[in-house]
Amino acid sequence: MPVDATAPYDDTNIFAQILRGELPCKKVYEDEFALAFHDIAPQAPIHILVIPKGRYVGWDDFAAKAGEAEIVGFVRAVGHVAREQGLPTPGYRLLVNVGQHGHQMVPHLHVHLFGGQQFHHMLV
Ligand code: IU
Repeated sequence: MPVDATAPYDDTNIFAQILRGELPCKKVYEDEFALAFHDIAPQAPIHILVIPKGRYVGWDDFAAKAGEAEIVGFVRAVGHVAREQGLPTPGYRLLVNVGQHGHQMVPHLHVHLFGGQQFHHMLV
């Protein structure tokens, strides 16, 4: 079942457990504001999830409640990972699923970074 992105943050969610080091991940980058790791079920040759370290269910509470340093730090981390993976040329795709209609399955904000192939139309 997709999550309700307006629900209170659930500290038992799987990405919270990864952030606390209780579950492993294939880490590609970490800094003060963000953790990036390979998606467990990749849908492209490169499929990385970038998550903020703060307790945000979805894009909306992140945008509304995160401090400016957190927002800047998180956005920069996404860009850093893309560059580290050699993606800006020839390009890549970012995706954030939000709530039920967005088919968000994990209630901790995550940006999907897809690369390593030619994409065409938007995903449906
Ligand atoms: P979504 O945007 O919430 O639908 O994406 C969740 C992603 O998290 C999805 O691509 C899963 O393969 C991925 N994932 C993961 O990498 N590790 C996990 O333990 C679980 C999900 I659960």
